[in-house]
Amino acid sequence: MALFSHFNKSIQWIVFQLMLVTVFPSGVLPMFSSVSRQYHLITDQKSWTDAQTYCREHYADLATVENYMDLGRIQREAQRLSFTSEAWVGLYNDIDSWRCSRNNDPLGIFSYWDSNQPDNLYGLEQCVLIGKDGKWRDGQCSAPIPFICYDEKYIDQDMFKPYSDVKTWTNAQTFCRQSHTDLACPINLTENTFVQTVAPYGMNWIGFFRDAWKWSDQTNNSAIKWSSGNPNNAGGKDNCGYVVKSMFSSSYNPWNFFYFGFRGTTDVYSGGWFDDGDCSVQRAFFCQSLPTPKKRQVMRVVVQSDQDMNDPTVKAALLVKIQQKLKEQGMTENPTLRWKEQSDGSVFYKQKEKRRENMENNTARVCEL
Ligand SMILES: *[C@@H]1O[C@H](CO)[C@@H](O)[C@H](O)[C@H]1NC(C)=O
Ligand SMILES: *[C@@H]1O[C@H](CO)[C@@H](O)[C@H](O)[C@H]1NC(C)=O
Ligand SMILES: *[C@@H]1O[C@H](CO)[C@@H](O)[C@H](O)[C@H]1NC(C)=O
Ligand SMILES: [Ca+2]
Ligand SMILES: [Ca+2]
Repeated sequence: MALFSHFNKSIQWIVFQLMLVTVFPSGVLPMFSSVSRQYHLITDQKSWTDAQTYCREHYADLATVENYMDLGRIQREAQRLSFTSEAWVGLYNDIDSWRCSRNNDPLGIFSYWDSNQPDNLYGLEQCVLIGKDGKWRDGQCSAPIPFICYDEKYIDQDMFKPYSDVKTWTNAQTFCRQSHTDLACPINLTENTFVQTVAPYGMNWIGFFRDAWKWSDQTNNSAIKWSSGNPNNAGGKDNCGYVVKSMFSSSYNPWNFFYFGFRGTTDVYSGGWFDDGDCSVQRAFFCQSLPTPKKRQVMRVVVQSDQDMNDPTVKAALLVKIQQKLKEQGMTENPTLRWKEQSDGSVFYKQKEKRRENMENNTARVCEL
């Protein structure tokens, strides 16, 4: 810009203020309990994992759909693309999260699963049983079953205390923590054999358990609105969640949504939302992006020029130039720039002669545009 690269004898000092509105990249977003997610339906079919990779590359993550506001937005996005099929969202069953009740230590290199176990039968099994044969199986934590505690005051086989009265896994854990140290977690074959030896019955709770369904973006367990009877692991390895197509076949009425969905009192769409499916199946999918909080920053700039800086054309041209400069300097966010007007409507004012030096000293950076 000739304006700024030429410094002639009749230089004026002009000060103006520039309002710089910049935004954070999504990676540093603070988490909000209530966010307005924006959904993006990708109709290219992908496995759940590939869909997750795609969403994390192009948006923020696979979609989390928690409430009726989310439902309305996801229905609207489907309607925009006339989509009426099934699509992955960010739901997954965390089947590899086995860990020990005591200290939450993850399952180490030693495990002693029976063949075809863990199988998460009917999608309900998140706690570990040991059999009289010493083999492990996953079972429903809510089932009342005998259990084996661990007591750190003893050694060898005496560390493991069997109880033949039946309790749910959680009640057994509470009991073992009160009466001994915790539930038993055999960590090598020797210990496993000790536990096997003391095991009173065919099946007994031990201390291993795992998490179940989670959102890809780590949204904390809100109540997941499964469709009736789901998740049921009907296919035997259904560890990923998708939105059912009936969600899109009912016609979306934004007016109804405003009245009922917003208040959350009446289901706009009354069916279930999700089903569990085999993660390797290719489906369309919903990505989400999150709103970016704006950060406003005011920049004070001194310009050397002999032109009328309050000329709208000059002001606009300078704004474009500054935007380019910020990009060159590596600003990846796309900031919105605008002038901050003085009360008289002008942006620039001519610097008084006597303040010139002062101003010169205070200008931290000289930037040639
Ligand atoms: C099994 O683990 C216990 C506890 O860490 C240890 O004392 C024992 O030596 C281990 N036994 C074998 C055979 O690794
Ligand atoms: C989820 O909940 C835990 C415990 O309540 C909390 O520490 C964590 O920050 C929460 N995570 C998110 C993403 O809200
Ligand atoms: C500006 O800086 C120069 C050199 O450091 C110094 O001599 C001069 O006194 C400063 N002027 C003001 C007004 O501070
Ligand atoms: Ca099982
Ligand atoms: Ca199912």
